[in-house]
Amino acid sequence: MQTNWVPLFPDQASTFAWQVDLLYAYLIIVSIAFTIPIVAAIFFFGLKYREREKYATPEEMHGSITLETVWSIIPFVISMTIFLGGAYVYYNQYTPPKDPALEVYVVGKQWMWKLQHSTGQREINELHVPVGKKVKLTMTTEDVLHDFSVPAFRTKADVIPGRYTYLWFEATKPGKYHLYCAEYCGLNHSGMGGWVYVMEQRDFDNWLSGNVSGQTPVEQGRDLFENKLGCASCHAGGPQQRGAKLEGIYGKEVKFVGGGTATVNDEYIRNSILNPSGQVVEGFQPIMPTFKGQVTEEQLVSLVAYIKSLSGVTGSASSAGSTPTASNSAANTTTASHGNANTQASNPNAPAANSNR
Ligand code: HEC
Ligand SMILES: [Cu+2]
Repeated sequence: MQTNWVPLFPDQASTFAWQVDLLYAYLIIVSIAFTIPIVAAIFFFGLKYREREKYATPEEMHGSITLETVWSIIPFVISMTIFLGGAYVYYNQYTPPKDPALEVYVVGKQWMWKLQHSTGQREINELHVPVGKKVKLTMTTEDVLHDFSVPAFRTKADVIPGRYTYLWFEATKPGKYHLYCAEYCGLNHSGMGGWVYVMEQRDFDNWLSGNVSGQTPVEQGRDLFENKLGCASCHAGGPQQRGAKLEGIYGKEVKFVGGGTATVNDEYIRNSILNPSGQVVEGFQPIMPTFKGQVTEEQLVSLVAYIKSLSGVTGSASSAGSTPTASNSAANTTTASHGNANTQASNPNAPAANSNR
């Protein structure tokens, strides 16, 4: 529906686009189909039943079963089609695929998007992806709320301090599409945008190989873990290990001292690093220091990627799509309550602590 002079609709460039547009068109049609007869009826009855003689007594009306049935059933069917259509589109969009072809980590900050491919390439305000492949984004922010939005893909998601949110899409048409921040985030919010470049696989491979990849997030995470942050001094494995075992924990359930459980997912790992005493794993002492304020969101993303890799998870089999259990949501609450503290800890003007920028 892209015309030359009024770009009412952006390009349709993802597998979601037609679904969202169809649902939208349906809502418009239903609204028009009700508005026109109702307005017409107002005028028609206004004329037909206007006051002709003073204080006339109107004729009494008695109920009509047929009429009442019809005006209950038709709106019921219409609202159910809206609900089912909406639920289908929503579910499809917000359940990330288990086997994405490409994974990208996104950190928003005032006022830019920092992206990193799981193969290590970094981008700022630009995202290169291959056409016809499922791409999954794992997103968080260093400061305030942002919202990652690509209108041509008909998809967007809030990026929230202190937790991970996920977005996925499959682009259907090579091209260059606008990327926006769709949540007011301060002075230069309107400038916090960029472009998504959708390329043929061959061009994408060229692009990838033409860019210095540096360390992958997993390698960065290992480096932080073993050298820079000294996690390995407690978590190195072996009999003298003082920290909990990190191999193979991803997706498993952990028990805490004093009761309670959680399923190990990205959020849980992040939480364990920032707020270790909040949930102490059964059988251990609360000796792990907090790393709050010492690691950036980008470093956290790498640490999470590394710890996931210890379970043989290459970042893809995320728990995002899994239904939250009671214990899981308890873990999320903890994260949320520490999100603000974390926001203050990070300074948007501080240079990124990653060496390979
Ligand atoms: C002083 C020793 C020590 C250091 C240093 C340390 N940890 Fe821990 N860690 C522990 C202990 C003990 C536990 C188990 C008790 C708890 O949950 O607090 C633990 C638990 C964890 C867990 C949760 C494991 C589970 O099974 O649920 C993760 C994840 C973790 N640590 C990651 C890290 C990372 C990443 C670092 C470095 C940034 C680090 N730790 C540094 C001692 C340490
Ligand atoms: Cu923003």
